[in-house]
Amino acid sequence: MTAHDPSHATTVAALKSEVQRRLTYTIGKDNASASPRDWFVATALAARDRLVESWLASTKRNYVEDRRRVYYLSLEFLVGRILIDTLTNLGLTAAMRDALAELGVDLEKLREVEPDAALGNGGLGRLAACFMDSMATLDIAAMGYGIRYDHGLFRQTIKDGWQHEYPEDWLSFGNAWQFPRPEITYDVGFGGHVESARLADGMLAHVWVPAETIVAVAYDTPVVGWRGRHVNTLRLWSARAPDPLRLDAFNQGDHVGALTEQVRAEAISKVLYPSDATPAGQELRLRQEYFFAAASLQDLVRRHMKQSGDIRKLADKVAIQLNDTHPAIGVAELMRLLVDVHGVDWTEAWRITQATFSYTNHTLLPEALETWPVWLMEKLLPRHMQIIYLINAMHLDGLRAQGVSDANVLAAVSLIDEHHGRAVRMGHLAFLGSHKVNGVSALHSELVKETVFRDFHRLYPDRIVNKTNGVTFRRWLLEANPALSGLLAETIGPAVFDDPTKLVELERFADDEAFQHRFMAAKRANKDRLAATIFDSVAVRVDPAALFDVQIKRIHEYKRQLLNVLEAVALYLDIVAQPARDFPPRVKIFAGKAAASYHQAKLIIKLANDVAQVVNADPAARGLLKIVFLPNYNVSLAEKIIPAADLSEQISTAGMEASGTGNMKFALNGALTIGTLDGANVEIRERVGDDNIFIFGLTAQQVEESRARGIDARETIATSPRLAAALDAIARGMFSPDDKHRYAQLVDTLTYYDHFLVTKDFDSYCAAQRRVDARWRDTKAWTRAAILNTARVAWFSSDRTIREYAEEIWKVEA
Ligand code: B1H
Repeated sequence: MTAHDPSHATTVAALKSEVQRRLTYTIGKDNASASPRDWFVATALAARDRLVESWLASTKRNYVEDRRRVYYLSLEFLVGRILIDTLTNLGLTAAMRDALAELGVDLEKLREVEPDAALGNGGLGRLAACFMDSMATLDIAAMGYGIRYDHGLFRQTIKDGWQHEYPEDWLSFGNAWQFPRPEITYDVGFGGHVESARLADGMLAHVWVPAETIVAVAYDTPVVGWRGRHVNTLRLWSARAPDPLRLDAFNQGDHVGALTEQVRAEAISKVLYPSDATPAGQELRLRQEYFFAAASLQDLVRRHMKQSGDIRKLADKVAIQLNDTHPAIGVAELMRLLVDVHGVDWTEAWRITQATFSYTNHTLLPEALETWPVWLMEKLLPRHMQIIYLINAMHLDGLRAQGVSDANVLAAVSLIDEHHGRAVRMGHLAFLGSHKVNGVSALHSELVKETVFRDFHRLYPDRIVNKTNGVTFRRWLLEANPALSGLLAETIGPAVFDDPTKLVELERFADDEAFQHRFMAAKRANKDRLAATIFDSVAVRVDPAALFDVQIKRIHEYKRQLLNVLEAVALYLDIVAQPARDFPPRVKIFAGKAAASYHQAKLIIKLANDVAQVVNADPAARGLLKIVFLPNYNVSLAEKIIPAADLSEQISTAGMEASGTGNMKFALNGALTIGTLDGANVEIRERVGDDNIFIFGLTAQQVEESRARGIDARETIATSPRLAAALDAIARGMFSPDDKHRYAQLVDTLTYYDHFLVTKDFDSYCAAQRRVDARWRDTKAWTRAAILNTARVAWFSSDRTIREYAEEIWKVEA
């Protein structure tokens, strides 16, 4: 639609009056006194109004056609901002921009007013959001279930280089996108005891009598697919106490005591656990997990019963995806509902459960495999503990009947870990309760078979499959990078946004000088914008002509931000030592949050900031290297950084990053990857080609062998003078003159116990960086490789991923 299109003019006029109406009648303000936030809410509501009819129609069609439904259970949905996403999917961005302009309002400014819905930590949560987008786009009757945290992931500030955490408050001005459903509530029990009675047929019936009840209240957010054709629902649960207060206590003057039960109940949906890749292991977390799994199962069973009336047909009509083990207690809960509440016999209930559930594993880190102490389960969920014991007994008996007698194998596949004070292994429960288990990249899925589920894989060789992650191109290309999107639409046609496989048509232009020029001009515009953002955020001036070298992700030792910082130090020392040599100017950009309790990760943030301060201020660095750490990394900051990146750092210790999804977003936006053969990097290399990616370092296999030989790094350091010099500079306090010993222990750990093999990969990483430099100097060659990255990564669309889930796991049509 163009600005001169008569239908455009009609849409603009209509939107203008819709926004105006919302401002007047919902916000209750006139134009003169409306703040940008008021305009944002009015605009969001007007946009929302535009999708409600399609939403109701989708919901109705799912019901009338009795479609098979997919339920995506996830403790995290890292959605980010919604306004531009909604407008883009509805094809209304240009019209809304013009409508607002007529009202004297700038859409770009409103975009910045919206708080991020940050109900997730990192990749796992963002994946869930990309999947919601793709399921709506592919017209799958899907619903996401999660928790409506009052406070999403903490807000990060950097003071004197240290991370500080503050509560995030996305709901403080309301939430324009959500529809509260106070009438949709479920009771969720905790504690108490189990009563058993013998039935007439001699069977035992069990009834759980919880000691405590929490009410789950639904809040719905519509999720609109591409071109607004299908709209699904994200249903998030908020916890509430059954009674608003204890009146007896209040009347006796105990005004605080009157509210304690409410506070305890509502704590469940108060805050997102800020750990990434390591579970919190606290009672409140287990309460969160059961709370949302139980509410979601009651809701979907109720819907199923209303529709079909036959609980035995559940698996014919319903597929439930467990996003990691966080909702795995749902396996025991569904068994309880089937057996205790609906009277289905055990064997049949187990068949239904397995046919309904499937489970995605997102990490191999041993510390990340969730277990819950048996005593805690018995206290909080006594009936579920009984059910888990029974599942386990049948599982182990079945194996013995098949001739498995090795006690070690039986202990290894038991649901109960007997070694660490008796704990329930949630991964095993999820595996057994599912008909399919998947990893998130080809390499990761193979490692799942060889490591965490090695014994299970032998016993159930068809269960583990691979579903390589993907990202939604609507958000990560079309919305985040209008400059490149516009160029793509002009060059290969706008249909590329309906069918990303058309991106390959770009290959023809990879050597076309005019196109190269425009491709780089788009990148440059994005870099100019990011340079301004950097200045506003950390007051560092960077040259947009320099190579923008970016590592943005959670701070974690296995992701090896430390390797990047060490290389920066070595480069800095080289620049200073060789004043006559011309190094290509680089800006190293870091961003990411560390879990509040993860001291080593927080120290790495401090180191990056300390090094940045010294390097940026040193005239001897000649401006050839600048380092910035941007605070409060989140989805909307990623949307600004990724389109402006030249180089994407994906440098985890091989075998440790399950997939990565940032890697896909960067390549799509024409950044070249420097990376290890880890996670989805392997598949990115296969697609973009060896010449268009910089691979270095040990393979997963070599990492294993290396660790087996020992991880004392003294020998390695002795053979690498640049590494030794960089470590020495850090250890001696070159970057911490105020506290010379700040990094002594960090350097010591690297030297004597380098678990993540930072030192082993250092030289090969530096060599890869020099290959990057050489390519960067050859602008044509660099641009060609950048174009080929964009052209060849269509496969990493989450639409492709979801099609695979739909076909192989959920058995629904996409
Ligand atoms: C991933 C997590 C995770 N893997 C525990 N595991 C959490 C584990 O709060 N917790 O307890 C939270 C998150 N997240 C990531 O998933 C992987 O590290 C990435 O490699 C992967 O791309 C992403 C999506 O599959």
